[in-house]
Amino acid sequence: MSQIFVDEALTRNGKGNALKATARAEATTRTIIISNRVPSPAEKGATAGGLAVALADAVTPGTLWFGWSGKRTEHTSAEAQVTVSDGVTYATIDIAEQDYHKFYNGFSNGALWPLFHFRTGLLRFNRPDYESYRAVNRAFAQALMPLLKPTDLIWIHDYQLMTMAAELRDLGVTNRIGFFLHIPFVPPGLLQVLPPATEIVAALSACDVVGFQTESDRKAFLDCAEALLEVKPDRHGRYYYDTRTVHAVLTPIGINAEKFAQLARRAEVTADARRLHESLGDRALVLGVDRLDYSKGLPQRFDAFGRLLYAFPQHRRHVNFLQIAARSRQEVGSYQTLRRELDRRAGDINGEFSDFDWVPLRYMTHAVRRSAIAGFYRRARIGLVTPLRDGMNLVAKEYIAAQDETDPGVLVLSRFAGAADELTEALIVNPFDADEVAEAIHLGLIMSPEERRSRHAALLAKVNFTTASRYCEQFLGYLKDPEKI
Ligand code: GDG
Repeated sequence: MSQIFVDEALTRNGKGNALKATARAEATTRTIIISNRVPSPAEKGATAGGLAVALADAVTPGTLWFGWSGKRTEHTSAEAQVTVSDGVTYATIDIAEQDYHKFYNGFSNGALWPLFHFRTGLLRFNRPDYESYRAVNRAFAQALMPLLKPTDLIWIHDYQLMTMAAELRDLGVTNRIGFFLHIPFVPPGLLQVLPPATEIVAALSACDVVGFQTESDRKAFLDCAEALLEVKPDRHGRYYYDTRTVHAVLTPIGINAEKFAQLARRAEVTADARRLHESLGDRALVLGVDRLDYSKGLPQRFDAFGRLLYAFPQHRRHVNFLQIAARSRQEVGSYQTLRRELDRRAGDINGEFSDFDWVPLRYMTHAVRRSAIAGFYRRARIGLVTPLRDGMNLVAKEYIAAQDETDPGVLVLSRFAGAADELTEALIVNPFDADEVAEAIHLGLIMSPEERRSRHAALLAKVNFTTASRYCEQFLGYLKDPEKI
């Protein structure tokens, strides 16, 4: 997670406002946000990740943010280390080196991540990894206990912590607990590939509210509950399990669009943006921004760009594709393989189409500052967002927010990103079809300014509506008040 994002959250209100808000918050219910990784207020540096961006709006003064410190030690800590910064309390634990590998690289990113992104071929399951996952979820629950007040609302985030609510219930916690899954959920036929499928769905059913990015994820979860727990969900997505009613809700995530638009406007005049601009000259920019992850469809995207140059030679020398693919999870084998694969394909395309004064594809694997990214989006004629599967994809929303409304670019968006449910005025493509993606890029490059403006206006209205703060309000609203559902 990037401190850049967190700083934005922490400093949003300024110190005076933060103190007033803390006082107000103490009189009301406190929200506890729990995520795998919690950045310390002092942490610096820019790494990529959607969850950190989204949570920046939930972590308001008065909130307690609980999770892993990022430190790997000899033993997993029994007690959390607590620091307070600008009204936000940060409580973190360290994780034992051995657990980290099994819980994080093993079960979370070696089994759950590929399965939930429909990549069963990449799934690696073994029992010690799963046992370690359970143990780390238990350690999180145990370390949270001393900090917990009876009226706290507990909001757990993402696939690394799917069994934590069950551990809290075992420890006697009766607070309302919510869980939000940032990545897709899978139908029963796929979930059952995972040996502890039933245990996972049962553990999630220890929550009062379980939230999803899209209606199809919510439905897939309810289908799994019905198939594996033999419950009967009603038409509102409620079912009774063990001793409680569980509500499956749809609360799609968004961005702080206004703030991002402002960042993009300012970024236009920065040195980074100028350097990019000068390096492009009059050429159109096709831009991709992703974590280096096989769910993002990068090899297929490179192929599609190659198809564009092959099938539409009029764009040769007039277009540049820049792919920012910030390295992530480099200890997991499938991520190392992906990197080698991209190096090869980038070399192939540039080898085939480059000229002595033009290299079509620029590909970099280190993270770029958030402000620079905002400026790059604004300069890009095409925002290329083509994951093979994605919970939401915030890059699609950031790209729309960053555009100049009088001369906006075109979003080419995979139908398999959660964002495609909402952003229907984008050019929607099947990322597995390189020719279709190439045609969409071509259409975007030749699209009239009127059509670009009208598509963009419709998309911007949506991005401005389903913001990060709306997402937080919606989820916490459900968590506070079951009658809302
Ligand atoms: C998960 C789900 C869901 C990217 N490169 C750099 C950089 N980024 C930023 C982007 C964006 C974020 O990282 C990526 O967010 P996404 O939503 O696209 O993807 P995931 O990280 O996979 O997030 C996803 C999300 O959670 C939220 O629920 O939408 O479906 O997979 O904000 O701008 N930021 C910086 N440098 C980079 O090089 N600073």
